[in-house]
Amino acid sequence: GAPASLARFRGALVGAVLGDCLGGEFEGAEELPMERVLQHLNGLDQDTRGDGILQYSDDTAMTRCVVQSLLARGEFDEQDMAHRFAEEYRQAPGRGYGAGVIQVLKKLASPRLSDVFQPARAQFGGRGSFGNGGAMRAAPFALAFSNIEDVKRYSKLGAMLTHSCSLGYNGAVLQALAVHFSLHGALAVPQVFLNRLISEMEGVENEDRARSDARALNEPDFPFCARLHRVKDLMERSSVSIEEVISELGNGIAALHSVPTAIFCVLHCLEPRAGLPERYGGLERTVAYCLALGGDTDTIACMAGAIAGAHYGSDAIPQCWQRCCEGAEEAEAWAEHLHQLYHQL
Ligand code: 8NA
Ligand code: MG
Ligand code: MG
Repeated sequence: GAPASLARFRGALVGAVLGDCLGGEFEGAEELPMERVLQHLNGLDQDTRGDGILQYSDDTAMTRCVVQSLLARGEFDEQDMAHRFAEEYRQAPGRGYGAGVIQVLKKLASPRLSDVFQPARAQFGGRGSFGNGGAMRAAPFALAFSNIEDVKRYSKLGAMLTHSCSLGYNGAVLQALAVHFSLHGALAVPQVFLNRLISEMEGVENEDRARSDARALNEPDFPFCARLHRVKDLMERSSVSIEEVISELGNGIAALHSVPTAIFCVLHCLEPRAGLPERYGGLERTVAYCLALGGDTDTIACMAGAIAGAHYGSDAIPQCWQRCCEGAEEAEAWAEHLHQLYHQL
């Protein structure tokens, strides 16, 4: 594939932050007309204050912890990462965390805790969380590790600090893999990109835990692969409505109902689409489209923003969007450090 340039690293991290900040406006919304989304986004062009008016949420707060831990330790260190999650939550608890994960973050703050994966295992009567909180912060693993086996291993472990259900942590693996392939130019041929994701996920989901979790939740075996096949089917249709995307793929807080959705949004917006301004580039189309789905807009746009940003690179990011989003400027600096680490590991 194409070389993993610095512009792609910047695009991935800044894209994630923008998706989170811009999507926050509509989190939980139902039946959102595209006009309202475009009004919101066009309003940013007019803003000249540039004082970070749109705040980031848990998605970016936890992504920052992942980045800072990987950079500080130069490797994956579960103790250090867990400590940073707990400390971030203690300092800024109002960033919109999921109702369940708060319990984990409080337990991770205890100095007596020896197994940092234990609090996540105790969630939801021992079943663990299937939320998308592991996936929303998975992009940095693809930006720190060049080897695909490392990307899979560490994105899984990083997610398991809060999400012990396989439908939670495998969503994080899928998101990290999508950023990994996008970074290497694989989105140039969408079908090849999807086939690679499916073939990797067939290996990832081929474990007893994934089978028993899927059955307990009335999902088919290989649930993420099944959803990726649905993405393929939707791509082959001549036209797809927002309603169809929501009913086939979902727009909710479960990783299974949001990571494949984010991937679809990126693929669907590779080309100009009716209803989206002609002046929009692919990254802008992707973010606008994610927001128009409603539901967990900040997280779906954050994940799609990382994948799309890794494809289009930072030059595709509108300055006025970047100026309006808290943490976007800083994300560029982390991207440079991760780019260095990536070429070492
Ligand atoms: P989480 O681990 O608390 O999971 C999120 C929610 O999913 C839980 O609070 C439960 O309601 C449900 N859930 C997860 N696993 C199970 C299970 N095994 N059994 C029953 N219910 C379960 O939090 P997270 O870190 O995964 O966060 C996910 C999302 O919540 C993110 O999008 C984040 O931004 C946040 N959030 C979403 C909204 C929204 O309206 N979409 C609002 C506020 C916060
Ligand atoms: Mg959020
Ligand atoms: Mg969210």
